[in-house]
Amino acid sequence: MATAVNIKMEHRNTGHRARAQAADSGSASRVLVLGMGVTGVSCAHYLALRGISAVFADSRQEPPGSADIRAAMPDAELFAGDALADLPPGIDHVIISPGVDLQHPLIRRARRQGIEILSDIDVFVLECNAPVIAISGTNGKSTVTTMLGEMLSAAGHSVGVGGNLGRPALDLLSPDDDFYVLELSSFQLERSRPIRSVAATVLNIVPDHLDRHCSFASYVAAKAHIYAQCETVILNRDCPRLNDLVPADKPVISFGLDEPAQRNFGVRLTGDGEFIAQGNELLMPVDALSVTGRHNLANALAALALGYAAGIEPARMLPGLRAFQGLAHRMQQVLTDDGITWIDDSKATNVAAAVMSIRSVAGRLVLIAGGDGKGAGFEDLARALSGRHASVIVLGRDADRIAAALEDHCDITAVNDLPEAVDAARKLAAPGDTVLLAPACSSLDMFDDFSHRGDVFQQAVREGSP
Ligand code: UMA
Ligand code: ADP
Repeated sequence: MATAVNIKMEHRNTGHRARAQAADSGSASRVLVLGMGVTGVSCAHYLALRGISAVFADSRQEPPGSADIRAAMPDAELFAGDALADLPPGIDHVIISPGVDLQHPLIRRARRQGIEILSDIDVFVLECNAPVIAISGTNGKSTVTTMLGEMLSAAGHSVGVGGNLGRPALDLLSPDDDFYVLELSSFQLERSRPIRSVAATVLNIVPDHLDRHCSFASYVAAKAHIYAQCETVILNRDCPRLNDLVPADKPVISFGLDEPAQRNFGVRLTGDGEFIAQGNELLMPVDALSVTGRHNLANALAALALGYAAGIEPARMLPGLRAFQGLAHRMQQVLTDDGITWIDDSKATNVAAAVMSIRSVAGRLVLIAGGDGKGAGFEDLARALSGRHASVIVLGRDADRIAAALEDHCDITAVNDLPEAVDAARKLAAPGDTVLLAPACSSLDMFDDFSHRGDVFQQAVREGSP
């Protein structure tokens, strides 16, 4: 006979605790999972393994994960569109995916009925038995998460790397891991209980996702949540806005592009050039990094600080840091043709990231920008382009708003799609120029996601070259 399994909530003085447990008695748990994307699928794997019965719902007519959920849990009930009007009977927990609106009527109803509401991150944290390193921020999360994962692996540790990065947290759970390195979005943080971590950072913070968070203050508050139960805060000295987020009682290790004091991380200029340093100790030359740009130097310092706070000697992390080549669609050089360099920074999904990319390109620039601006203004983009020799090609939902913000600073060409943008760039660019896809917008108005946008760009660039 199958064992009944319950998610049981235990109240401890550290806060709420829930854990899937084999129950001796009969009353089996029944879970409602909201969202049938990759998080929903990871919940199905998790619940199936523990024999917990579940109902899944998603407001999309054809939720992308439904086939995988059916395969993992053939007996589960699935509701797409508005098919699930009320809470199914017997539900004692709701697990909500990051894309689900917290004002969803079923969440409100569950709250009123006193039903436990959890995120997938809550379930992960309660199940995992290895130290968690938690990473958030507006830009650089995926780079730092992957970089640190590779640094710890190269140092001989078994590491689970995922979260908002793509591999959902629940899929990482393994008894063999020494560490988990988790990228956490503001959506995941705002719907999770305090996350126990050995080290946590908000890498930087500028307005983003203002369409989902009603104000910058609520976006900042969601990010600050990452520090509530961390052992050590990793603080960016170059982003003063972050100081207010740090709880007074937490130890802090900082990183920044200036000279570091004591055990903090930074950069020291010597007769032999710039070095990555901890306090007075020189760790490695900056130009030994495989990734380029000052933002990636900051990312490397953050990764070292996080690993150090988790108990790893910096020297052991350096081989992995040197070897790290960067991620696809982040300042990825596609090719150089006729003296024109084509760069794919499709992951520059907000203005601050695009500004960073523009600053790391020297010389004349043809910028391809546009998509869904998520409610942000484009004034900083105008400032970054002012005084530069730049042409801008705009597309997507917010093309007109970008054109209006930039028209006093550079010439603008409007196009309908990305292949057309590549054609226009080919006509505008001269030998020595860089064509940079740094959209400053999300891709969802025209593409599946940023990697789809980057792939379409790269294909158009390669097809047009001999
Ligand atoms: N949706 C509905 N109705 C529903 C449920 C979802 O319309 O009932 C929509 C959401 O509004 C969203 C989309 O479907 O636009 C996906 O939502 P989801 O919760 O099913 O998402 P998952 O597929 O589970 O992916 C999520 C993260 N997505 C979001 O936060 C929107 C993924 O981050 C993450 O990789 C994955 O969990 C694993 O942890 C993506 C992302 O864009 C890459 N994140 C944002 C970012 O990085 O800026 C925060
Ligand atoms: P995230 O996961 O936070 O979106 P990524 O590592 O994928 O971050 O990088 C996204 C984009 O942000 C990159 O393409 C680059 O333009 C920019 N970026 C990366 N690191 C930083 C940083 N430390 N500060 C500012 N911008 C950055």
